[in-house]
Amino acid sequence: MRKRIEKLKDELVKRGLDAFLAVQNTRYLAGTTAAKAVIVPTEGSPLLICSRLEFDQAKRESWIRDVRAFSGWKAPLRRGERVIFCKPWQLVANCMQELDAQAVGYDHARREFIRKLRAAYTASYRELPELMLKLRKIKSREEVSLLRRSAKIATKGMRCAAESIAVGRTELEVAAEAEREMRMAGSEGTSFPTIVASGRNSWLPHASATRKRLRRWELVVVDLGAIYNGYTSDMTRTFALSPTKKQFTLIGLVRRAQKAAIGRVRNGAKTSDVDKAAREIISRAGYAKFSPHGTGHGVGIEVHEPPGLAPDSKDILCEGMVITVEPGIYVPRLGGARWEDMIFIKARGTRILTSLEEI
Ligand SMILES: [Mn+2]
Repeated sequence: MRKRIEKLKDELVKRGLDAFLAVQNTRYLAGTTAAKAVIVPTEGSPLLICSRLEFDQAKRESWIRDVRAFSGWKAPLRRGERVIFCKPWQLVANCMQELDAQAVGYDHARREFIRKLRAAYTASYRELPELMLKLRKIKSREEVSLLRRSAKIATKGMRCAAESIAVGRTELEVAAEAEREMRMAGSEGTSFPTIVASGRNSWLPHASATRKRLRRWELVVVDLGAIYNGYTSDMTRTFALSPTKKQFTLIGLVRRAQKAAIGRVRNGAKTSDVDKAAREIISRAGYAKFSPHGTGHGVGIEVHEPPGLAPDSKDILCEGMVITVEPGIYVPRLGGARWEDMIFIKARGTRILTSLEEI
């Protein structure tokens, strides 16, 4: 985590900034969910800003020693509690003043917050959301091991979903079984509401799970993810209940498209080429118009983060990235199919994190 701070500081120097105010990337920088903000000065140690009720947690969990808490109202304090009675932006303003920061970058904050901050302490504030995302694209060894654990939990959830799928069960029941399995395996939660989309729901790429019962001749798309130590996972499989030949072919097609795309994933490859590999196979089979989304995305503390893998993507894949490859085809009345795995890009070669055996 100290390394992240060092990398961030390099970026600040490059951009002529005196400090960075992280409001969205607090866990990434501080290692706790208790921080409301983290201030990283170009010179010196970072500061953690939290509310009074998060003070103990921040102290316990974060590696940052300088923890400053705010409370909107005056109240008696316990011994050893360091709280400043003010609004959060006033505390941030005080810190900026202390640091004598003239040029401040921030990841993302409500406009109202920045307006109040500016009124409390005059400086040039620049919104730079891409700065942190750029750092987050490349994962450290520690992050990769957390993502691997998260992916392993998702794989367990998927295996459980596969076993739960049966004619007569509801989508929600299957989702609940899979989520329970992931919880028991150590997941903090799901990285998004679990998708179990059957029959007419399967051709809606972002359908969630409903009380609809599974029936024969339906495709069932299951898309799920776990969270482990703040790191998300993302995995999709498509199941079939006595499929028709056409439905069976559709599943085979997304799998072939995924395989072709994964074949292009390597250090130095263009993200658009990976997308193209999948899209070509889908187009050749005549399904181009049924494949409306990109072929994948980066995964980390957020389930969707850069780089994106789409026809218009400009990114180059690099060693240390973790991405998904997930072509999908959605044909009204026939069914939807999507196949998704998480892939870690090494200096040479790749490693599939979600599953080694076939599900
Ligand atoms: Mn995904």
